[in-house]
Amino acid sequence: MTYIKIPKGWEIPENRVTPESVYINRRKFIKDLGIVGAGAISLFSSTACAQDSRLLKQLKPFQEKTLDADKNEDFTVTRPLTDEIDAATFNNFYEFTSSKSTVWRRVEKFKTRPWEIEISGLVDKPMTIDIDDLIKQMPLEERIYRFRCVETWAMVVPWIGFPMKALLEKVQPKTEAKYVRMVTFLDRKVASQQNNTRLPWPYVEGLTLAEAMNDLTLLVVGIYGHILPPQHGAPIRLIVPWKYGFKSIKSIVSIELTDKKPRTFWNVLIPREYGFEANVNPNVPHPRWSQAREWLLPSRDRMYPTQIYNGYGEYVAHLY
Ligand SMILES: Nc1nc2c(c(=O)[nH]1)N[C@H]1C(S)=C(S)[C@@H](COP(=O)(O)O)O[C@H]1N2
Ligand SMILES: [Mo]
Repeated sequence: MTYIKIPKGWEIPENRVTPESVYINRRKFIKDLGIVGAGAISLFSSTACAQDSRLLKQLKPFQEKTLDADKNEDFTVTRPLTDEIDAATFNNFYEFTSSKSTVWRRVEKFKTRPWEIEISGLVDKPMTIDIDDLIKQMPLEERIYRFRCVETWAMVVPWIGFPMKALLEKVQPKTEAKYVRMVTFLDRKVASQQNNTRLPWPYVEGLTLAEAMNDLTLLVVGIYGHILPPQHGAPIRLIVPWKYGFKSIKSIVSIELTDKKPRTFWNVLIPREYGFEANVNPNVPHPRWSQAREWLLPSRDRMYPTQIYNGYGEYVAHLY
């Protein structure tokens, strides 16, 4: 998504290689901050980290709100899990900035509670509900999914959420409902890029009803064992792991059942490059780059072949 000029500094230095599957690797984080040196040992205590790092300080209130969720063992992967810090410092959230490595700094004033979400349109039982009330009602589970951005970066993270199907069953779609349209918040005071009127705000995404009802389709409220921090699209976002990342809309305020195919943010902006379906496919290049390979955060050295449907064909191939 290079429609918006991306500053050169966004690329991650090659020395940021993830050693292992741990949620937080404080030691590496300190190294990344460039504060390793004579006094480094003392900095490894968590108190010093909190003082010295804006990121850990920012993440802390979210990490403290742990979520109880059973791990769904059907969804594990062989690739190494991405470090929480790497996932939290490399984001796409165009409402705030087009510079991936600075999203986390720009979301500090973004208040993700209290928050209401409306489910409406062609349903028998429309509802508007506070996010924490919704979380209490839904069957939370943890799933480790591969995630693939259309720009070729990829990650492996443990999401916590519930199948979108469980929510749709509550509101009972009418038979005429064919699509699900989802909308992100609109607040120009908080999200500075929403003042850019060349972009079709608010961010909108959509799925067919069959895609929305698929077992893989998750409404996500947590990550790495705790509630979502703002850069990942708190307090509730979609995850559709067989589609390119832009389909996985963040910070949802509205879910509407409709009989019309929704006009989506990227498709309105650049229809030739970003379709409605957007399934991960190594054989269909983006008009400006190949989709044959992908690299795992945080290093461009870690290249993997792209898999059709991002490896989730057994769940979704029958839909197409
Ligand atoms: N509202 C909104 N949702 C969004 C985006 C965005 O800019 N705004 N970016 C999308 C893209 S392009 C990607 S790759 C993922 C990134 O999710 P992450 O930052 O949690 O990794 O969010 C998607 N959802
Ligand atoms: Mo993306």
